[in-house]
Amino acid sequence: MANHVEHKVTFCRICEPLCGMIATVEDGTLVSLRPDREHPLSAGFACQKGIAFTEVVNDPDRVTSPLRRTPGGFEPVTWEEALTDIASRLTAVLRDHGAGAVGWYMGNPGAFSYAHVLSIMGFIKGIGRGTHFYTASSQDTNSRLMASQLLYGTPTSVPIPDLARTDLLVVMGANPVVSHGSFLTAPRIKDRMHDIVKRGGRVVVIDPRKTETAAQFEWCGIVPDTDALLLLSLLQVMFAEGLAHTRDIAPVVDGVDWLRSRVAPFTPEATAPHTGIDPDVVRGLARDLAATSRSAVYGRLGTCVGRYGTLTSYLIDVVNLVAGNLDKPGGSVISGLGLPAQRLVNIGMGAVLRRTYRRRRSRIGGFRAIIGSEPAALMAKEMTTPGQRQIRAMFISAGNPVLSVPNGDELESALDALDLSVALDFYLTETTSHCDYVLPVTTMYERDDFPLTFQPFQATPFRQATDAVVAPVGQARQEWEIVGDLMSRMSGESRVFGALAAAGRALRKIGRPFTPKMFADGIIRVAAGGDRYGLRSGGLTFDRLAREHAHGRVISPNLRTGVLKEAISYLNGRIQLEHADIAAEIASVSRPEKPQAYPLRMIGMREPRSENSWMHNAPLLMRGDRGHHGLMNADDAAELRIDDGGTVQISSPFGAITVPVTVTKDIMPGVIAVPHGWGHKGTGGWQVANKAGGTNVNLLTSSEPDDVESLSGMAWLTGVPVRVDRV
Ligand SMILES: Nc1nc2c(c(=O)[nH]1)N[C@H]1C(S)=C(S)[C@@H](COP(=O)(O)OP(=O)(O)OC[C@H]3O[C@@H](n4cnc5c(=O)[nH]c(N)nc54)[C@H](O)[C@@H]3O)O[C@H]1N2
Ligand SMILES: Nc1nc2c(c(=O)[nH]1)N[C@H]1C(S)=C(S)[C@@H](COP(=O)(O)OP(=O)(O)OC[C@H]3O[C@@H](n4cnc5c(=O)[nH]c(N)nc54)[C@H](O)[C@@H]3O)O[C@H]1N2
Ligand code: SF4
Ligand SMILES: [Mo]
Repeated sequence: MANHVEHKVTFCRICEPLCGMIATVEDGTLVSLRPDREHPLSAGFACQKGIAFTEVVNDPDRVTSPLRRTPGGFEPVTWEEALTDIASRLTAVLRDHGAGAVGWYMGNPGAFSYAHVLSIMGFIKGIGRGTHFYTASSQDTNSRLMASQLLYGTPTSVPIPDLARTDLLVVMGANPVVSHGSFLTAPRIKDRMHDIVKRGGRVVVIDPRKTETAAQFEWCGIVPDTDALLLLSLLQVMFAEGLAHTRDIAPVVDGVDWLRSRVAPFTPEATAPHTGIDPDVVRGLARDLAATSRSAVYGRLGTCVGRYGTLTSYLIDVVNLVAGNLDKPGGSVISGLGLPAQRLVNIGMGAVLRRTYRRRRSRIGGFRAIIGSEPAALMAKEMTTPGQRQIRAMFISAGNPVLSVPNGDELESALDALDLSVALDFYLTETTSHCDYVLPVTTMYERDDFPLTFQPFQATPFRQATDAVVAPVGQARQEWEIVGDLMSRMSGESRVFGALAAAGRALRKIGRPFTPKMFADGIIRVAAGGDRYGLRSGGLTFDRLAREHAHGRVISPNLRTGVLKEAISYLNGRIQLEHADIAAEIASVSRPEKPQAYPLRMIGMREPRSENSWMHNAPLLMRGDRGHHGLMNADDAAELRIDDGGTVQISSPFGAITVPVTVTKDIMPGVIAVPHGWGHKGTGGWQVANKAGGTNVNLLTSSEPDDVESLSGMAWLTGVPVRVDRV
């Protein structure tokens, strides 16, 4: 019998460009993925990870039935057995200890599924007040979000560089050639950056390492964790030399005089000894930024995960503002979704989120809740420290915090001591293998999708939706189905669960399924390009996008500018520069310390064939006996008598690891780069990854409250003081 072969148009959801893909499906099985040439933006580009994803979907190590942990290892159980037991144990925890005994950690891939995010929000709300909610964002974006909350009144207003029109792009702490862009959805981002140079512009990369991006453009080295000082100097120069666009920005901002007096001491000469950047270079950059009408400073992970992430992100926006480049074509832009009444939405949302921030504090360390989430660095201590709100039941979906969060060892043993731990994942990992249950989930190609999270960050406004391209493998289920099932089993325990269950029954009676898709569809319909529920003929809906515009649709060629007011949540509609918290951070950043025993600084490093911890089991990506290695400066290595390829011990005040290092000139002296997401171990689970092994760099980072960034609860992952010794 002839095989039935189909080529289905869809898109990749491993990282943020969301490249268009064609999935070849043979008799219901995914057999290959290739880049979609008809995608208007990715236009035939996909990276190695995207292509290799067939190996993830069909991975022989994949978990495809619910697993229960027993003293002798994991055993398969039915969904009914698993969910009945989980619901009854969770009910017991709730009755005995209350909602504060329950926690949920959602990892990075969760953000790529609207249904996953929405269902967890319902679950957390329903469990009740005091629940602990964590995401990968406290290792990634919360400082950026906090800066937005201070400046614009809402963490949801995040500016992005207008790549298509800028003439000067300053990239700080990002490596888009490898990461493909973050907080910035721009397929073929490398080409887009080369376009800037082709039209006579410049791309300047400020990074302690001459990265793959820096090597293709202009590199300016910087000492890790000193970006705030550089940015303060840029502002000092702009004010001192009369370059600041104070008159233009006066109508939209409060606190310019306050800012001017705060930055005054930070001359380029004063900060150069800390940043390692020549004062002339700083002056030149300040003049260029202020004089080029289309210029933008863009910061990402490297500027978010130091000790001053909120201050640094705040200063990036303030530099863009003072240089006259915020909300301007080719500048840094908060374009929004083009919702009707966008300003009212932001006023409402900002007010709620600011209130949560003021009121809710973590039990350990007293950190305030940014976008409703607590610092994941403190998750283990929340599990092990006795008292009210001690976590006893933990859910982990799409995350591998044992490798991704500071001090993985502490978390591993904390997980083992819980009353209940449940993972929603398709691999047995360093984290999920410590859980009582592992519930098998679908991969992205086994679910419909619309990338809700990333809509505001698109360099070209664009919409794409997809149906599932294959049926769930084995007994896999989508996260929202699992969460929905649990909620309905527990509808007697929570008014929210009860109400959701009742709404579901009512909708089913009139023949409409009650799913998160209703919500995603609603956003598509009311946002720019949408059908506004029939008011705009030919407008988009979820199904129309997925079926009639399968390759996706560009909504407009350019980002919206001149719309800053919409993005501001403060009632007076103005950016607020003056904050006591920022003043305190500026005071603290001007007193840098250098622990003598740890003379070097450790930074992170992303690799083209890794995605955090979770793609090391795809043989295509592990070709050539790939392993874990750090990168250190050749002069430092010579001084310590370390050879290229030699193994070193890296120690920080918080732990020690051993890892082989490659020696290079392409990194600042005094800096060592070590990729995260390695340190695979264990008996069952992902065999290819386990064989590659490596070591967990987050054994060198700190889970002490004193080392968590005070405003946003960010983990401290870059600029960590270390010493390096030859082994
Ligand atoms: N191939 C691949 N792509 C990925 C991922 C992956 O693991 N692999 N992960 C995805 C995820 S989850 C994210 S969040 C994004 C991240 O996207 P990016 O932020 O673009 O990626 P990183 O490689 O983390 O870039 C951070 C850069 O900051 C530099 N840096 C470190 N410390 C400092 C500092 O103090 N100051 C300055 N100026 N620079 C510093 C580092 O050298 C590095 O080049 O990438 C996504 N894409
Ligand atoms: N030292 C250091 N630490 C870091 C970083 C760093 O640069 N340096 N980067 C930080 C950043 S930016 C991030 S985002 C975090 C990432 O941290 P995490 O999100 O905690 O970890 P990942 O390695 O992304 O693991 C993702 C897990 O989700 C599973 N998964 C994949 N797709 C799906 C899905 O569709 N559904 C479900 N349910 N599961 C799925 C995978 O099998 C894997 O187990 O790491 C952070 N930690
Ligand atoms: S760049 Fe990211 S979205 Fe594009 S194919 Fe690679 S992994 Fe997928
Ligand atoms: Mo991330």
